[in-house]
Amino acid sequence: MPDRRVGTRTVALVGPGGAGKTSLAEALLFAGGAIDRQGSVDAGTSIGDSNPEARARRGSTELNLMRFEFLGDRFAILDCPGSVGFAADGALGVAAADIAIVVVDPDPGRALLAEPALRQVEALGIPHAIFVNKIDQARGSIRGLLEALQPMSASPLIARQIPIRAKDSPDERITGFIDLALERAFHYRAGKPSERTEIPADLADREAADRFHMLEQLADHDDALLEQLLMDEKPSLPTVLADLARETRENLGVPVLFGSALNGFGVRRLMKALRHETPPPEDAAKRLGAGEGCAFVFKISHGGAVGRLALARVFGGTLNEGAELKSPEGSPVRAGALFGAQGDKTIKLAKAEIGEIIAIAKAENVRAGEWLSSKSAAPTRPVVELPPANFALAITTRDRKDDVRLSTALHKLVEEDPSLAWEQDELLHQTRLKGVSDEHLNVTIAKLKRRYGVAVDVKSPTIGYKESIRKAVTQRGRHKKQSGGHGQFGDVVIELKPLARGEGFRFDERISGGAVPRQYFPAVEQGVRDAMTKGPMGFPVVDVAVTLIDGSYHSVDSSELAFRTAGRIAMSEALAAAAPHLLEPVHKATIFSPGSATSRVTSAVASRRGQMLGMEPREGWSRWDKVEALMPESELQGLDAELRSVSQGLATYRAEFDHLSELNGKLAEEVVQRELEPA
Ligand SMILES: Nc1nc2c(ncn2[C@@H]2O[C@H](COP(=O)(O)OP(=O)(O)OP(=O)(O)O)[C@@H](O)[C@H]2O)c(=O)[nH]1
Ligand SMILES: [Mg+2]
Repeated sequence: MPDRRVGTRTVALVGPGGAGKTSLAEALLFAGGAIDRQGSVDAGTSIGDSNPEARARRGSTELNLMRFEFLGDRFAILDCPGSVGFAADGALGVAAADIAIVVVDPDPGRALLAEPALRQVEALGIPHAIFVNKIDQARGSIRGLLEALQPMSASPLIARQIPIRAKDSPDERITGFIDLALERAFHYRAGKPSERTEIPADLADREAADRFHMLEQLADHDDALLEQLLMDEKPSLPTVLADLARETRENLGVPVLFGSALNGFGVRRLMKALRHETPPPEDAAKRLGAGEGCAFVFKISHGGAVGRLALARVFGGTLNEGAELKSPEGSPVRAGALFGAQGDKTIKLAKAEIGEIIAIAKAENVRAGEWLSSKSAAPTRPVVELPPANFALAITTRDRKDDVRLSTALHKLVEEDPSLAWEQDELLHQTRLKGVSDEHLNVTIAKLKRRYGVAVDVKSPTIGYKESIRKAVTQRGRHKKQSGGHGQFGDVVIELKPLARGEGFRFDERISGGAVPRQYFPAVEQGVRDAMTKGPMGFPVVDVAVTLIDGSYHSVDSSELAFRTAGRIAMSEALAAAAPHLLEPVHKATIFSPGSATSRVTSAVASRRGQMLGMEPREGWSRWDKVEALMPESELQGLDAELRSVSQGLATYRAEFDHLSELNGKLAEEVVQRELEPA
């Protein structure tokens, strides 16, 4: 191999929540000598998860960025939050990584938790390996786990190690491993490199058979190796290692390693694999279509002392402090000071080479997911799918004086978090916060308080109930007031009729003989609309037609205001007399669920007045279903949490408004009562 300096390579740690990604990052930093003692997530001493929200929930709420060196090779770690609610924060960073390690639990029953991560890295074309963590707790067989995982992986899984188990313990604890490429046995030692030992005699046959299986897998993409195997020749170690590296780099196979982050078992073995098998940054640049002088911004951060930072990975050439770059719209961006990051600490850099992950200060007009480029046109990849933001909360500042602070803070939080959105509902004086899950929004609200000192009251957002009518009604409305000089006089007769669903509102007139002067028509319409903002049940009125058919006026006392008032009086009374009824918004929901949870998902749908539209296997996923149903908006509240609780946290849904549907009986009465009662 030519002696070529490889730039800093990026390893993304992905996989289900609680699998041990942050712990593994800590173990890698410790084994690489970046820290003197290994911290722990449980004790709140890890380098990652340093923000108070992550510490409190003992799980990542944000992407953790770290770096370590191993035998002269430099690595950056992107430790991604595993829970669906926070996964968006890692998604863009993963897209720019050189390799992903899918961290999984050893229990085959929990194997399906790995599927979202596998789909994510496969969709992005990122070379990846699987690390089976918590091997200190493993009870089932590794072989069984691989069988459970294989259907979820597009490429064959390649077992690189086999376990050595304690003979004297009843639970057959795993105490070491045989490396099938090196044909060597290792005994785990807590917090230290494993000790090399003899291959136990009773495992010799298993070792030979499993190694042969591994070589056969490699031979699928290496004709020379296939020939050697057919001739019963023993391939050389460099051939085996080179093939293993190529399998990973070219996404032909997925190596599987195991160990324990907490105990440091198998961590150096993993580091060696990373060293040999992680492609150089140039491969990722090619995958993303990045040319000279490009940097991919994968996160915006407002947290630290330096203000707004754009976290970016450099592709193609060297990036210097103060460099002139362009944003996607072509506007100039001057790279301010460059920083390297380690947990929550930053180091100042004068320049950054290809592969380096940097924080760029003052790159004001660039957003997460965008490219900065000096010469070439910006690439159009990656295309990253973010989790749907269909959980909403209505928030109001506790202190009205904080309103401006609230919008400034939300602006920053939304920049940092691509799965967060907010909108102002002027009519209801509400700020509606939209995110992925209740947990996601609770953490966002905690950040609002901690970082920006804005305390808010939270409630479920108002459901978009409407009302309409069943009967046609003709109604007079008269407004007359005599107070000193000028009086007020307006008098109208309107005809109110129901319209078909979705037709909205129509206003016209059939006035003859100037009973109501033309110039007052708009005022009458305005009065009618005033009455419609809150119908007799307390909700906006839709799907009605109003015709102004008669009235009278006074040459001195009539005015626009008087006719507006008359219109409102007529309409209010007409609505009350027209057999009003409630309409509730119904959404079309698409739920993705692991097959094992689908029946529980459909009963959750049924118990929430859902109407099933269909169910089919989820395209491109191994054992997942797609369930479609019509569901009342009010019943979507808490659906997210219920879906997660019946599916080990995996099921997700998207919903969008479909139609308004009549709601009668007891349910309607309850809604109206809630609305009319003072809060
Ligand atoms: N027994 C055992 N426990 C472990 C091991 N690695 C991690 N854990 C524990 O597993 C739990 C979750 O670990 P984390 O590192 O926070 O998991 P994570 O994958 O980062 O989780 P998220 O950030 O929520 O996605 C913690 O209680 C760890 O102490 C291990 O090797 N063995
Ligand atoms: Mg974590």
